[in-house]
Amino acid sequence: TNRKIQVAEQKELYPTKLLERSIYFNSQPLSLKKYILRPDLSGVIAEFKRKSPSRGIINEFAKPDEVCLLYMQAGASALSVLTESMFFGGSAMDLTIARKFNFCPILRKDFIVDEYQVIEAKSIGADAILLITEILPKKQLSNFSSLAKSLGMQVLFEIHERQSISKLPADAEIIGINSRNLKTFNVSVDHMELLVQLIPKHVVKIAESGIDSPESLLTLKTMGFQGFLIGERFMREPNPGKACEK
Ligand code: IGP
Repeated sequence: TNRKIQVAEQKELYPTKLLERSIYFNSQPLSLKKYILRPDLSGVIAEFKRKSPSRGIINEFAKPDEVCLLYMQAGASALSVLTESMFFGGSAMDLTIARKFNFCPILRKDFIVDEYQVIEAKSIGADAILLITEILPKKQLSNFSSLAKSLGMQVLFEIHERQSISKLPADAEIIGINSRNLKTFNVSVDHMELLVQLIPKHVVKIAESGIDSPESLLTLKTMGFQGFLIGERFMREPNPGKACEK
Protein backbone atom coordinates (compact mmCIF):
# COMPACT_ATOMS: atom_id res chain seq x y z
CA THR A 1 0.00 0.00 0.00
CA ASN A 2 2.96 2.24 0.67
CA ARG A 3 4.20 1.43 -2.77
CA LYS A 4 0.73 2.26 -4.13
CA ILE A 5 0.93 5.84 -2.83
CA GLN A 6 4.42 6.31 -4.30
CA VAL A 7 3.25 4.94 -7.63
CA ALA A 8 0.29 7.35 -7.72
CA GLU A 9 2.67 10.29 -7.21
CA GLN A 10 5.02 9.01 -9.88
CA LYS A 11 2.14 8.62 -12.31
CA GLU A 12 1.25 12.30 -11.90
CA LEU A 13 4.80 13.36 -12.60
CA TYR A 14 5.49 10.99 -15.46
CA PRO A 15 2.33 9.79 -17.18
CA THR A 16 2.52 6.60 -19.24
CA LYS A 17 2.56 8.61 -22.46
CA LEU A 18 5.87 10.11 -21.40
CA LEU A 19 7.38 6.75 -20.39
CA GLU A 20 6.61 5.39 -23.82
CA ARG A 21 9.01 7.90 -25.32
CA SER A 22 11.97 6.36 -23.51
CA ILE A 23 14.74 4.98 -25.75
CA TYR A 24 14.25 1.59 -24.08
CA PHE A 25 10.62 1.37 -25.01
CA ASN A 26 11.22 0.08 -28.52
CA SER A 27 14.31 -1.99 -27.77
CA GLN A 28 14.26 -5.76 -27.87
CA PRO A 29 14.68 -7.18 -24.33
CA LEU A 30 17.01 -10.08 -23.57
CA SER A 31 15.48 -13.39 -22.56
CA LEU A 32 16.03 -14.05 -18.85
CA LYS A 33 15.05 -17.67 -19.34
CA LYS A 34 17.54 -18.20 -22.15
CA TYR A 35 20.41 -16.64 -20.22
CA ILE A 36 19.69 -18.69 -17.11
CA LEU A 37 19.84 -21.87 -19.16
CA ARG A 38 23.01 -20.89 -21.06
CA PRO A 39 25.59 -23.59 -20.30
CA ASP A 40 28.51 -21.15 -20.50
CA LEU A 41 27.11 -19.04 -17.65
CA SER A 42 26.61 -19.79 -13.96
CA GLY A 43 22.83 -19.60 -13.59
CA VAL A 44 23.37 -16.91 -10.98
CA ILE A 45 21.13 -13.85 -10.99
CA ALA A 46 23.37 -11.39 -9.17
CA GLU A 47 21.51 -8.72 -7.26
CA PHE A 48 22.30 -5.09 -6.60
CA LYS A 49 20.95 -4.29 -3.14
CA ARG A 50 22.08 -1.53 -0.78
CA LYS A 51 20.07 -2.51 2.26
CA SER A 52 17.20 -4.74 3.35
CA PRO A 53 14.68 -4.95 6.18
CA SER A 54 16.23 -8.17 7.47
CA ARG A 55 19.89 -7.10 7.28
CA GLY A 56 19.87 -3.32 7.49
CA ILE A 57 22.62 -1.58 5.55
CA ILE A 58 24.66 -3.95 3.40
CA ASN A 59 26.55 -1.64 1.04
CA GLU A 60 25.04 1.81 1.10
CA PHE A 61 27.30 3.64 -1.33
CA ALA A 62 27.80 0.94 -3.96
CA LYS A 63 27.51 2.13 -7.56
CA PRO A 64 25.13 0.13 -9.75
CA ASP A 65 27.14 0.51 -12.97
CA GLU A 66 30.40 -0.61 -11.34
CA VAL A 67 28.94 -3.51 -9.40
CA CYS A 68 26.81 -4.80 -12.26
CA LEU A 69 29.70 -4.66 -14.70
CA LEU A 70 31.75 -6.75 -12.26
CA TYR A 71 28.86 -9.21 -11.97
CA MET A 72 28.71 -9.58 -15.74
CA GLN A 73 32.46 -10.11 -15.97
CA ALA A 74 32.24 -12.74 -13.23
CA GLY A 75 29.91 -14.82 -15.41
CA ALA A 76 26.51 -14.01 -13.91
CA SER A 77 23.63 -15.13 -16.14
CA ALA A 78 21.53 -12.12 -15.26
CA LEU A 79 21.25 -9.15 -12.94
CA SER A 80 18.61 -8.10 -10.47
CA VAL A 81 18.29 -4.49 -9.39
CA LEU A 82 16.16 -3.38 -6.44
CA THR A 83 14.16 -0.31 -7.42
CA GLU A 84 12.21 0.04 -4.17
CA SER A 85 13.45 2.97 -2.06
CA MET A 86 11.79 2.82 1.35
CA PHE A 87 13.03 -0.60 2.50
CA PHE A 88 15.81 -1.40 0.05
CA GLY A 89 17.27 2.03 -0.76
CA GLY A 90 16.95 1.48 -4.50
CA SER A 91 15.57 3.55 -7.36
CA ALA A 92 14.54 3.32 -10.99
CA MET A 93 17.71 5.27 -11.76
CA ASP A 94 19.84 2.45 -10.31
CA LEU A 95 18.44 0.09 -12.92
CA THR A 96 18.99 2.49 -15.79
CA ILE A 97 22.56 3.07 -14.64
CA ALA A 98 23.14 -0.69 -14.41
CA ARG A 99 21.76 -1.05 -17.93
CA LYS A 100 24.57 1.02 -19.42
CA PHE A 101 27.51 -1.04 -20.71
CA ASN A 102 25.81 -4.26 -19.66
CA PHE A 103 24.75 -7.19 -21.81
CA CYS A 104 23.03 -9.30 -19.17
CA PRO A 105 19.25 -9.41 -18.86
CA ILE A 106 18.11 -7.24 -15.95
CA LEU A 107 15.29 -8.13 -13.59
CA ARG A 108 13.39 -5.26 -12.01
CA LYS A 109 13.08 -6.24 -8.37
CA ASP A 110 10.28 -4.39 -6.65
CA PHE A 111 6.84 -4.77 -5.16
CA ILE A 112 4.77 -4.46 -8.29
CA VAL A 113 1.21 -3.53 -7.37
CA ASP A 114 0.17 -1.41 -10.35
CA GLU A 115 0.18 -1.68 -14.13
CA TYR A 116 2.12 1.56 -14.23
CA GLN A 117 5.17 -0.12 -12.70
CA VAL A 118 5.21 -2.71 -15.48
CA ILE A 119 5.30 0.01 -18.14
CA GLU A 120 7.87 1.89 -16.11
CA ALA A 121 10.04 -1.24 -15.95
CA LYS A 122 10.14 -1.31 -19.73
CA SER A 123 10.94 2.40 -19.93
CA ILE A 124 13.95 2.15 -17.60
CA GLY A 125 15.50 -0.74 -19.53
CA ALA A 126 14.38 -3.85 -17.63
CA ASP A 127 14.18 -7.19 -19.46
CA ALA A 128 12.07 -8.93 -16.85
CA ILE A 129 9.91 -8.14 -13.83
CA LEU A 130 9.24 -9.86 -10.55
CA LEU A 131 5.67 -10.56 -9.51
CA ILE A 132 5.18 -11.69 -5.93
CA THR A 133 2.34 -14.18 -5.77
CA GLU A 134 1.47 -13.47 -2.15
CA ILE A 135 0.84 -9.75 -2.57
CA LEU A 136 -1.40 -9.85 -5.66
CA PRO A 137 -4.79 -11.37 -6.42
CA LYS A 138 -4.80 -14.08 -9.08
CA LYS A 139 -6.44 -11.85 -11.66
CA GLN A 140 -3.77 -9.16 -11.36
CA LEU A 141 -0.96 -11.68 -11.55
CA SER A 142 -2.23 -12.75 -14.93
CA ASN A 143 -3.04 -9.20 -16.12
CA PHE A 144 0.38 -7.79 -15.18
CA SER A 145 2.04 -10.82 -16.72
CA SER A 146 0.19 -10.36 -20.04
CA LEU A 147 1.10 -6.70 -20.09
CA ALA A 148 4.78 -7.48 -19.44
CA LYS A 149 4.76 -10.06 -22.21
CA SER A 150 3.11 -7.69 -24.65
CA LEU A 151 6.07 -5.37 -24.01
CA GLY A 152 8.52 -8.21 -24.64
CA MET A 153 9.52 -8.72 -21.01
CA GLN A 154 9.53 -11.99 -19.12
CA VAL A 155 8.08 -12.55 -15.66
CA LEU A 156 9.64 -14.22 -12.65
CA PHE A 157 6.82 -15.34 -10.37
CA GLU A 158 7.89 -15.54 -6.75
CA ILE A 159 6.26 -17.89 -4.30
CA HIS A 160 6.85 -18.28 -0.60
CA GLU A 161 4.33 -20.91 0.31
CA ARG A 162 2.70 -23.98 -1.11
CA GLN A 163 -0.79 -22.47 -1.28
CA SER A 164 0.41 -19.83 -3.76
CA ILE A 165 1.06 -22.37 -6.50
CA SER A 166 -2.62 -22.38 -7.41
CA LYS A 167 -2.45 -18.62 -8.08
CA LEU A 168 0.18 -18.96 -10.81
CA PRO A 169 -0.97 -18.40 -14.40
CA ALA A 170 -0.91 -21.60 -16.46
CA ASP A 171 1.66 -20.13 -18.85
CA ALA A 172 4.20 -19.15 -16.16
CA GLU A 173 7.67 -19.95 -17.53
CA ILE A 174 9.96 -18.89 -14.67
CA ILE A 175 9.15 -19.50 -11.02
CA GLY A 176 11.24 -18.43 -8.06
CA ILE A 177 10.93 -20.05 -4.69
CA ASN A 178 11.88 -17.70 -1.89
CA SER A 179 13.29 -19.43 1.13
CA ARG A 180 12.81 -16.38 3.32
CA ASN A 181 9.69 -16.40 5.44
CA LEU A 182 8.08 -12.96 5.05
CA LYS A 183 7.11 -12.77 8.71
CA THR A 184 10.12 -14.21 10.49
CA PHE A 185 12.81 -13.53 7.82
CA ASN A 186 14.11 -17.06 8.46
CA VAL A 187 15.41 -19.09 5.52
CA SER A 188 14.74 -22.81 5.15
CA VAL A 189 16.35 -25.25 2.72
CA ASP A 190 13.88 -28.04 3.56
CA HIS A 191 11.05 -25.75 2.57
CA MET A 192 12.76 -25.25 -0.81
CA GLU A 193 13.10 -28.96 -1.40
CA LEU A 194 9.45 -29.50 -0.63
CA LEU A 195 8.20 -26.75 -2.93
CA VAL A 196 10.48 -27.37 -5.91
CA GLN A 197 8.94 -30.78 -6.42
CA LEU A 198 5.51 -29.21 -6.90
CA ILE A 199 6.60 -27.03 -9.85
CA PRO A 200 5.94 -28.40 -13.35
CA LYS A 201 8.97 -29.88 -15.19
CA HIS A 202 9.14 -27.47 -18.14
CA VAL A 203 9.24 -24.40 -15.84
CA VAL A 204 12.60 -22.75 -15.11
CA LYS A 205 13.14 -22.89 -11.35
CA ILE A 206 14.96 -20.19 -9.41
CA ALA A 207 16.12 -20.45 -5.81
CA GLU A 208 15.90 -17.13 -4.00
CA SER A 209 17.42 -15.72 -0.80
CA GLY A 210 19.94 -16.84 1.77
CA ILE A 211 22.39 -18.52 -0.64
CA ASP A 212 25.72 -17.88 1.06
CA SER A 213 28.23 -20.41 -0.26
CA PRO A 214 29.10 -22.46 -3.35
CA GLU A 215 28.00 -25.50 -1.31
CA SER A 216 24.52 -24.17 -0.65
CA LEU A 217 24.18 -23.39 -4.36
CA LEU A 218 25.18 -26.95 -5.24
CA THR A 219 22.68 -28.41 -2.80
CA LEU A 220 19.91 -26.40 -4.45
CA LYS A 221 21.12 -27.42 -7.91
CA THR A 222 20.83 -31.06 -6.92
CA MET A 223 17.24 -30.41 -5.88
CA GLY A 224 16.47 -29.24 -9.40
CA PHE A 225 16.95 -25.48 -9.25
CA GLN A 226 18.44 -23.97 -12.43
CA GLY A 227 18.79 -20.34 -11.37
CA PHE A 228 20.09 -18.79 -8.15
CA LEU A 229 19.20 -15.30 -7.01
CA ILE A 230 21.95 -13.98 -4.77
CA GLY A 231 22.19 -10.53 -3.23
CA GLU A 232 23.55 -10.05 0.24
CA ARG A 233 26.42 -12.54 0.03
CA PHE A 234 27.91 -10.54 -2.86
CA MET A 235 26.95 -7.03 -1.80
CA ARG A 236 28.55 -7.25 1.63
CA GLU A 237 31.99 -7.67 -0.02
CA PRO A 238 34.12 -4.67 -1.00
CA ASN A 239 34.26 -6.27 -4.46
CA PRO A 240 30.91 -7.98 -5.13
CA GLY A 241 32.18 -9.27 -8.50
CA LYS A 242 34.99 -11.27 -6.87
CA ALA A 243 32.51 -13.01 -4.60
CA CYS A 244 30.31 -13.77 -7.61
CA GLU A 245 33.21 -15.44 -9.48
CA LYS A 246 33.32 -18.18 -6.89
C1 IGP B 1 18.21 -12.05 -2.68
P1 IGP B 1 19.74 -12.59 -0.56
O1 IGP B 1 19.45 -13.29 0.73
O2 IGP B 1 20.76 -13.33 -1.42
O3 IGP B 1 20.16 -11.17 -0.41
O4 IGP B 1 18.34 -12.58 -1.37
C2 IGP B 1 16.73 -11.97 -3.07
O5 IGP B 1 16.19 -13.25 -3.03
C3 IGP B 1 15.94 -11.02 -2.18
O6 IGP B 1 16.50 -9.76 -2.27
C4 IGP B 1 14.47 -10.94 -2.57
C5 IGP B 1 13.60 -9.82 -2.50
C6 IGP B 1 12.34 -10.27 -2.99
C7 IGP B 1 13.72 -8.50 -2.11
C8 IGP B 1 13.73 -11.95 -3.08
N1 IGP B 1 12.47 -11.54 -3.33
C9 IGP B 1 11.25 -9.41 -3.10
C10 IGP B 1 12.62 -7.66 -2.23
C11 IGP B 1 11.41 -8.11 -2.73
